[in-house]
Amino acid sequence: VRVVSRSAALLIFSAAVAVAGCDAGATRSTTAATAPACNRPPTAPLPGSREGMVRIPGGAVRLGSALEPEEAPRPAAVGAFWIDRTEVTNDQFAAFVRATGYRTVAERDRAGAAVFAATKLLPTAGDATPWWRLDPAATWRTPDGEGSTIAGRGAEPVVAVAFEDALAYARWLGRDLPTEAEWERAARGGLEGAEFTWGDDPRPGGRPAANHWQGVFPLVNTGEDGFQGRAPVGCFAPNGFGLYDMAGNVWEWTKDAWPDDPGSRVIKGGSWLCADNYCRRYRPASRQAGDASLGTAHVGFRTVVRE
Ligand SMILES: [Ca+2]
Repeated sequence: VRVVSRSAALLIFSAAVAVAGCDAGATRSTTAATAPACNRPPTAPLPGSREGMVRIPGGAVRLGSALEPEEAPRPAAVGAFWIDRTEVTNDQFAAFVRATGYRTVAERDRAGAAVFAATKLLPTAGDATPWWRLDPAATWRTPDGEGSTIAGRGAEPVVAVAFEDALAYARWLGRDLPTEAEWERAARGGLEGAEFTWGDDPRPGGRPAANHWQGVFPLVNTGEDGFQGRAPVGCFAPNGFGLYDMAGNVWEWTKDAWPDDPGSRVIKGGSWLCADNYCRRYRPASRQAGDASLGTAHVGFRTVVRE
């Protein structure tokens, strides 16, 4: 999802407050009975360590699908590599910041980040994504903007990080960010050609298998999967390689530039905002352009080490 200019964003913000009167933020569903049990989050990483990572065998990969024009099938090959079992968490990113004093792009000169605001505004010809606004107060510590916090949310994926922030974290650990081919190879979990990371049934067992949006986006968020926003990492069943949240929760940065747009990088996996009526991008073949210089409330990352 591309974000509009800052002045336009402020106008949208004003309108959004007038209409909705609140920021949806990322709150856990009140229907706690439906929330799945979550696995223990990963521990703070150590530079040079492969703790919390899974080895992915190398080989030929068939990327993409026939479902959307931008994800047309294409062959690729990857070498063996290791990848984080989960998205990088707030607690893990905090350990990096404590050790290095790193300041993210959003924190420099109050650049801010893009936050999601559930409103009743529908797309118009002039603005395809009226539910996003740029908040100068939004950072990885306040990922949903002014007044939000990550207190008590250490196990949720870090967001509001620009591409270079994600790369800085990876480099600190002696790692890298995945290429799109590596990411998709890992996400498929050995199920080559399947629509989803778990197979072809969109609702195995009659339930959502990932943290995506149930209901009519952006008006109704039923939280059937147990979450209204970001979930702690590892709350849904892992894929065939033992990797969590390769579908949904938050989009993830890859190293690959978006075709013909060197200012953007390919993001993968979809997020809690992906609804069947709107984007349905919680599939391994899905890809989207992410403005590399901008953090948003629905894009995080995980790291790799190549053999
Ligand atoms: Ca994800």
